[in-house]
Amino acid sequence: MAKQQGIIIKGIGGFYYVESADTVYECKARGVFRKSRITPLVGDFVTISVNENSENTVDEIHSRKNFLNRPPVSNIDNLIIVISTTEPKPNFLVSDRIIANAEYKNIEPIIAISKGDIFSESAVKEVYANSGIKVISLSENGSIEELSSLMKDKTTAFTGNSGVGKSTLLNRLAPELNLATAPISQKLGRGRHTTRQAELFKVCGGFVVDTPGFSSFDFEKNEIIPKNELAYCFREFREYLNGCKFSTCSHTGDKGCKICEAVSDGKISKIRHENYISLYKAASEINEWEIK
Ligand SMILES: Nc1nc2c(ncn2[C@@H]2O[C@H](COP(=O)(O)OP(=O)(O)OP(=O)(O)O)[C@@H](O)[C@H]2O)c(=O)[nH]1
Ligand SMILES: [Mg+2]
Ligand SMILES: [Zn+2]
Repeated sequence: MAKQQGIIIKGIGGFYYVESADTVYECKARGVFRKSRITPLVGDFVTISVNENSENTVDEIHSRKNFLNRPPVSNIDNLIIVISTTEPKPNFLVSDRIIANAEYKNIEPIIAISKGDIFSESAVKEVYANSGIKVISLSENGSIEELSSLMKDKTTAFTGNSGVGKSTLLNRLAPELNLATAPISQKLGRGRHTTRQAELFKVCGGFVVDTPGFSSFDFEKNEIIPKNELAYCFREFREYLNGCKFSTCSHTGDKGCKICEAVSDGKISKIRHENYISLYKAASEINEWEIK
């Protein structure tokens, strides 16, 4: 039996695939993780035991820099949120929830707009123009090179609705991956979950994780950001936060709120602010102790 260090690149049906010194080992997680309710995640740095005659095991998960429940990945630097102009249409409440969660976990959110060749990108661009978040139009020249340079030496995960074109984009960034992609269903107007599980690849001088898209994105209690920390997760709000009349301002319509004023003045997107209010309300309906 030999102990080795590696990184989890994929998990399927209770098996974890761990890359260590250019070899991929199929491993089972030790029972201790199940007992302590820790699920190994793609992106985890782990110690494994490689056994000649029996199963290899994941023995230890090294401490995580951060992790996400959806997509289930760890140790992420960048989260690329792919938003398609159409088929599927953008859902800004969903994208703002994902972005806020990334900010909360110290992950850099980046927006990539797909399908600009078939429908106008202006609605998406408008929402994020003053957000302080990098927005990359995939239909523009140089976009692939720009994205690729942001991924160098980093771990980047891709997320977005099923069918937005995450795998298509990854194939453009790294054609050797040759990931499966599929047209969205004409009848349902949504993707078919072509990508089935999160998988980590070494490309663009870093690691990338392709993930299955979602078709609905329900609130999970452990994904709710405490309401008093939420405003910081909308980065364009930060410069106004100390200016509100009341230090207890919820920024949802309170008297003398500088954020509401910035929305009226067109300095902050109305849609972003409405989504902030929705997330704030959801966080208000939950007890602090329920938030992990
Ligand atoms: N016209 C156009 N089609 C695109 C673009 N990006 C992706 N598509 C198409 O959209 C469909 C879905 O793309 P995928 O890459 O499979 O989408 P995905 O986000 O990986 O989907 P899941 O794996 O199900 O989460 C495919 O038919 C792609 O060819 C784009 O920028 N323009
Ligand atoms: Mg895919
Ligand atoms: Zn305020």
